Amino acid sequence: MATNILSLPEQEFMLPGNRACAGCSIGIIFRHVTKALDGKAAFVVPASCFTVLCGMYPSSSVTVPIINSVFPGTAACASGLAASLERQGKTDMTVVAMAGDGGTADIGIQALSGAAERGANILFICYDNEAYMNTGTQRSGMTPLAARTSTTPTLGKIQPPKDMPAILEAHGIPYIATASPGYPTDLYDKVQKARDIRGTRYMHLSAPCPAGWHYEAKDTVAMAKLAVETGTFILAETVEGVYRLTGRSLSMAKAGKRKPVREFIRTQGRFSRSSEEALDELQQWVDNRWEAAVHRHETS
Ligand SMILES: Cc1ncc(C[n+]2csc(CCOP(=O)(O)OP(=O)(O)O)c2C)c(N)n1
Ligand code: SF4
Ligand SMILES: [Mg+2]
Repeated sequence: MATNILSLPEQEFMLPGNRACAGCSIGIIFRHVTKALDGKAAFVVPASCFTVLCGMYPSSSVTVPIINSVFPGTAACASGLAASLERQGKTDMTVVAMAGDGGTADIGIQALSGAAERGANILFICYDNEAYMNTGTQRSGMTPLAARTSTTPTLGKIQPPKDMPAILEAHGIPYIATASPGYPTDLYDKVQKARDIRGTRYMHLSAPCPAGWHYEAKDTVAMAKLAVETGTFILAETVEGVYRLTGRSLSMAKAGKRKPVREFIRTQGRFSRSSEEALDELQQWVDNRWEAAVHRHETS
């Protein structure tokens, strides 16, 4: 049965107070990932906003073990940790590699591809805040069309983002899911599902960022929901190659209803100077992806 907000465990693995910005979605993500794993997890984390949230030794804002890896080597480090724990018979621990979009889709992609090809027994989570936030909002391979960053300062980005779940699917891994902090119980259930599967599992999470997207800190959950309700971020699962829409995306597909993308980006400063043509192009890109996802769901 699907988890509801009242049946979530109360135990927290994140301590009060951390160094992330107010309103950062990574805290919501980390809390639900660790609750789903009942704290029986070891994390491997490259340089990113998430390392900042965790804190610097000897002080920490989390109560699970964290290894800080080199930026390109997250999945390799996690593979080694998983092999070591298995050798010691510690099979109740989930090894979670958790990286930002830069650390997943760009700088970390070769180690992730290698781990997926070997079938390393790890859960790789990309929290996608759509730029290199920790170093000042440079564009990444996941930055959306038309979004302004410190390295796309005038027109905004002119290329669409990579399709990371599709790239991982091409590796033939057993479990791929997308999830959002706007729908934390769906996120929680997917992490539990991933926990119980052996091999390389990949989750791609929407991670709204008030500092880099330029919206008010109080709006993070609303922003996460709008990303889904406009079809900009699609909730789905691919289990053993079978693709399904899930949660809110599934109910939207059934109802045939979707909000315009401009409702999602209206209050985000990163789009405030984008041209109407660029925003139309973004809407078209979202429409194409959404229609392809619905078609795939209906025919697979
Ligand atoms: C090999 C290497 N290149 C660059 C850096 C500098 N660096 C540290 S954090 C970071 C940005 C990380 O972006 P992302 O992975 O998207 O995580 P976010 O900061 O957005 O959470 C960069 C470029 C580094 N530490 N190591
Ligand atoms: S820059 Fe964005 S992702 Fe990084 S800590 Fe601040 S709100 Fe979170
Ligand atoms: Mg990022």
